[in-house]
Amino acid sequence: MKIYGDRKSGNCYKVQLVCGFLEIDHEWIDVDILAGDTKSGEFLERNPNGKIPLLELDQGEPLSESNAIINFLAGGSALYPDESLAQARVLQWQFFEQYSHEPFIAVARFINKYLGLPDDKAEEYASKQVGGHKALQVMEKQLGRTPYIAGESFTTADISLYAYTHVAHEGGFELGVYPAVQAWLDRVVSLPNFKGME
Ligand SMILES: N[C@@H](CCC(=O)N[C@@H](CS)C(=O)NCC(=O)O)C(=O)O
Repeated sequence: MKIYGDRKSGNCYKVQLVCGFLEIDHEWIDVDILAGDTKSGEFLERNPNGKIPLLELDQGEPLSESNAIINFLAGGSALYPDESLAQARVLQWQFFEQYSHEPFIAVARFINKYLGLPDDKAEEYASKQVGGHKALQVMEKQLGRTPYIAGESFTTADISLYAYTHVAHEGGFELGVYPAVQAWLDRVVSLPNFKGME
């Protein structure tokens, strides 16, 4: 299988993490977001939404959306439970990640780290801080109760949230006030087959 991705992207890093944890063989194809590769005609043929990560199965069949990709790759393993309530809890946190976490923390990081916090983005950047801290407070509460975000075991929900939380400081979010989140980040790093973001 082929994975189209940009190593700067936390959404793509989720896929790299799952491939690492589960030792999944794949071909990685570098796509440069900042150079506009996701908007080329060739890429839009593969994903009309013009976004990475994109998984292409051996028969050429594409699958987009990071959380759909990682759940597909982790299907049948302990990372993605079969039991319906446990699976719904994983999805609950992945929907939270996409709606209440990534749009704030990942976007603030992008504006700061990759755009260099230009003046015309200062207001947007400041507005992202409020939503980002709200998401971190929700995580802090949950991780004060359970070792992993969806309960007692490590799942793809942790991978979804780890991807941008561990680089949240690059978007201006200091994690010192979130001790349970910090302890969880350390727990994830210590798991066998963990690979850092390149
Ligand atoms: N909901 C999507 C978001 C994907 C996304 O926003 N990808 C960014 C990189 S992190 C991208 O491809 N940006 C390029 C663009 O929008 O042109 C997912 O989780 O996969």
